[in-house]
Amino acid sequence: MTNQYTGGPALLQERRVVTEIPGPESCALHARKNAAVAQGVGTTLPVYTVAAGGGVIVDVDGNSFIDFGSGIAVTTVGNSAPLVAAAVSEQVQAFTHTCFMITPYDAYVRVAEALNRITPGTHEKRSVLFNSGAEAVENAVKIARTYTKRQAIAVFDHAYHGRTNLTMAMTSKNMPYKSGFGPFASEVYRAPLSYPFRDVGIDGPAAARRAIDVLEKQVGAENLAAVVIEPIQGEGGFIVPADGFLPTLLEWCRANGVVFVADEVQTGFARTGAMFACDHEGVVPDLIVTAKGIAGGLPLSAVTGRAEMMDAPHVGGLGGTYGGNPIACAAALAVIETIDRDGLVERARAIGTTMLERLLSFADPRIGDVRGRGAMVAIELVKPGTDEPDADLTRAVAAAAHQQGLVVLTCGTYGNVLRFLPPLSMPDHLLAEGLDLLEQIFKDA
Ligand code: PLZ
Repeated sequence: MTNQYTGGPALLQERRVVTEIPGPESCALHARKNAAVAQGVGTTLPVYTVAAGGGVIVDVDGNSFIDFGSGIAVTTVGNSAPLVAAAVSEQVQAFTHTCFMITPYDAYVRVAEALNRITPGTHEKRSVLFNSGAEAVENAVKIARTYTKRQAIAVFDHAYHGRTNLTMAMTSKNMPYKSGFGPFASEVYRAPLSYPFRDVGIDGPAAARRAIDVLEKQVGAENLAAVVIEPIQGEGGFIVPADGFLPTLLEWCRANGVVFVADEVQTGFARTGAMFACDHEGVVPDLIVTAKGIAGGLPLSAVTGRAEMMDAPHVGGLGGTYGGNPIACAAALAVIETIDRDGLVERARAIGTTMLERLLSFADPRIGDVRGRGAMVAIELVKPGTDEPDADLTRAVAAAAHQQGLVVLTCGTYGNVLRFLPPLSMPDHLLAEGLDLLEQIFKDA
């Protein structure tokens, strides 16, 4: 075994709790954080990382956590994955930045070619690269507006699209994302989602018609540039829409000249047991937005879509200083190679099967719903026998997991969803141990 603080997959693959959580070194760092960093930046679990890889995160006190979060669905191929680390090291020696808009480079073009190839649909495509998910979502809106010469944008209940001004308007939840930060961008309209657990008796096509009715009556298809939707909602609660919801919506968009934009920032890159979540229902979006898992932790995002739409903005209309940074591009190419080489789409599916089976076997009346696809799984916690959200229990379970060395995240409009996003480099024994811990925590709670 190599040095356990070098990160990457050589890291000892074990859960190890050797101090109080957070430990003394983390507490000291956290005091400095509180004195130096704006309090608006919260922390879920204030243990300070020194290394991460495979299925663990190691903190400064020597604790080793099982990682069921992947830094919010980013380190899908694992932290410091070998091909990523090698590609980044090589690129950083060659050059770090020129700005693609000044003197371009091959890695950007190769990432665009790869995205055009692996995203849903065989039509002619173009891609453009940015830094964050929110920035890419904003650019998808710019592209849809120039292409359609329309202004209105439709989004959904529970949606999350980012924290910039336009994407705050597109995001549904007030606290903590929007409160006090208005005024927000105009021409953003919200339609009802398909939320099977809370929409009993309404199938996917019916839920889509309910949304379409709102858009037709309140906006008018002729004014609508784009429908922007997460094929599985992330921050909103890992909500998998009922079968037929996305295809019905897509069909209506096609019939009405509305650009269908899939926000796959959280669901993309093998996470859900398909390269993209749209693939599960054969949905071919006009534009697809990617980020997070695309580059193994380096900041990169993209919009990919139909050539005629992508080419609608004038020359010079899209860009940014860092968009498609060469180091991030090198990482992205290594991520795509790793997914392919290691069969990570299948690995995500296998992880999903294991997680869903185990979580269902808890048979706990406080777990109202177990849902997800691939390695994007969640449980929604309720007061037994009702659909009343139990955010307190959710917080308590997450806190207990953290204390015992398991990183889990919460989400959901009502704060009552525990979500699990293990890196696909998670070894089976740690996946099983994390699930055992959760089962015990529910027994004790
Ligand atoms: N679209 C679907 O999930 C980011 C946000 C965490 P950025 N989700 C995690 C937080 O509290 O800020 C996200 C997403 C979907 C867009 C975004 C935005 O991506 O890279 O955070 O800008």
